[in-house]
Amino acid sequence: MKPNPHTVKDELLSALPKKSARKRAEQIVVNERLADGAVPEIKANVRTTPGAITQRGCTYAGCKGVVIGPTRDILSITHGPIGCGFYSWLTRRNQTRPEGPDDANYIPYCLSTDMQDEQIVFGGEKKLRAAIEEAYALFHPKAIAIFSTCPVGLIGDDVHSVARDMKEKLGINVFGFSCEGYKGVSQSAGHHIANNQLFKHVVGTNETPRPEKFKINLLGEYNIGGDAFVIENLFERCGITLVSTFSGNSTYDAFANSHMADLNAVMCHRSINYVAEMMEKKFGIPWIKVNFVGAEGTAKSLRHIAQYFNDAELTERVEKVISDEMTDVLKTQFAVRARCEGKTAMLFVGGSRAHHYQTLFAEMGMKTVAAGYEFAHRDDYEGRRVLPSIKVDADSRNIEQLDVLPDETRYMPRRGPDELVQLQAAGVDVAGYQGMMPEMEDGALVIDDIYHFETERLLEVYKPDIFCAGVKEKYAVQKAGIPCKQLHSYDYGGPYAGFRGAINFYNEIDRMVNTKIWQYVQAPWETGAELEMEEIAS
Ligand code: CFM
Repeated sequence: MKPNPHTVKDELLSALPKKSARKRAEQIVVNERLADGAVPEIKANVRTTPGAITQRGCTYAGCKGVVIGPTRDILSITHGPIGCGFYSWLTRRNQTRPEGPDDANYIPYCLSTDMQDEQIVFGGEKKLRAAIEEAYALFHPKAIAIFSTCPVGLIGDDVHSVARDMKEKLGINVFGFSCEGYKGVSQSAGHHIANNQLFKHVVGTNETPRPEKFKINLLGEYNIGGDAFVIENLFERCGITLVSTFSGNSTYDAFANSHMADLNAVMCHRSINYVAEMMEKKFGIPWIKVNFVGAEGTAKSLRHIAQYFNDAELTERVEKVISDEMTDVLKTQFAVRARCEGKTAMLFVGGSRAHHYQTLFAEMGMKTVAAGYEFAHRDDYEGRRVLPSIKVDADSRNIEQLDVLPDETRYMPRRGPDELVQLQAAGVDVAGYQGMMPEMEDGALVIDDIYHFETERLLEVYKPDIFCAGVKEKYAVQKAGIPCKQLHSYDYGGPYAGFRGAINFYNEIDRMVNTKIWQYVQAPWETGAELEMEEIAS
């Protein structure tokens, strides 16, 4: 029997103390359309209740790991205790492909100032300076980025003044990030901080003109498991020039030159919408939301880019690429649908994939019964139309909001107001994002920043055919006899983007939800094995 989502919600809340439950109730929402057709309001981007086991990461992770980390030739130095550096070292599967054997690739390295008690007491700026000089002498990079960990903010080291001095002394670009882990309620704050500094210190610093006709930036694509390679290949075949990607398979020079593009295509809205907005204001480059996860989304995104440039040849090439790819896609879709139709999925991950990957499941005939983001904001759930009604709390006010004005000499609106209206009428939603909830079924459960005990209860009550999350959840889920697909790292798999990626995903999920292995899984507490072990031990 189908569980009643309202009853499930009540049950989840009953485990909490009254006051916490009252607050938590606003983050667990049954997706039922209101009278005006809008989705209900959800609370998001707020502090996790102390004591709850959250999926979230820290602000440093969002800045260093997520946004800047995938760029191969910015040398990243973590200013802080060694653990912060070590645990952010190659843990995200962002891939990169240097153009030649002599091109810089610092991704395999982990640089840290290895802060000790002495620096905590007497300050760490001296050690940071020495680290930057040492790093420069070793690598001679084009740019060095300094990332602050929690103690840096607590003791008051000024990474920005060190960066300024070093920039002058070394003659390369050096910039710092005040991305202390505690700066925000999650890694989302780190995205914003990274966006701000990239925009202030890098974007627009390389004026090399780009002669190509159809120039875009791809924002919010991080090349996990090779996704960006698939998308780059599609663009190439379509004749679309990728000036820069923020930041999968990217380089410092591409960021610096990115203001030469005529369109920003935004894939992960949560992590990079700030750069898109600021580039629009300063340089006049419009942005559109795209989604290269799922075959349908890929086709639609390519078509929207073609519509934006409004060129018959480009449109023809795009249509050719889509039809060439769709034959194989449909063949696999047909095959897996026979085995997967009607099966159920749950997705609890990040700030965009919990939405994007629902489309892949839908293409397989599978249903998403519950989903939620770890750290997204209300606009990622309900759509950007709610932006004006989002209350800015003290935690968000903590993050710098840049006031960006049109550049005196370089502001050049790429499309006039009439053209933008026409695009909108043709279905290309300029500067819009509809969010996750409007695309979910009525009655689906939407949970923000899911707590671990809620995960376990959902598994028991709904018994979904597959649960998508990260490595922290994976083995707890599988011990409950349910396959878990990691949507952060792809479980060593991928790519999943584009048409090829969709085929990979269909085949993998088909295998995971149809294997018989899970019916043989019995947790030790179900078999009494735990007791036997205790007896043996005594
Ligand atoms: Fe954007 Fe990401 Fe995501 Fe994200 Fe992330 Fe990631 Fe993610 Mo892990 S930038 S919000 S902070 S799509 S690392 S590539 S998988 S939580 S859903």
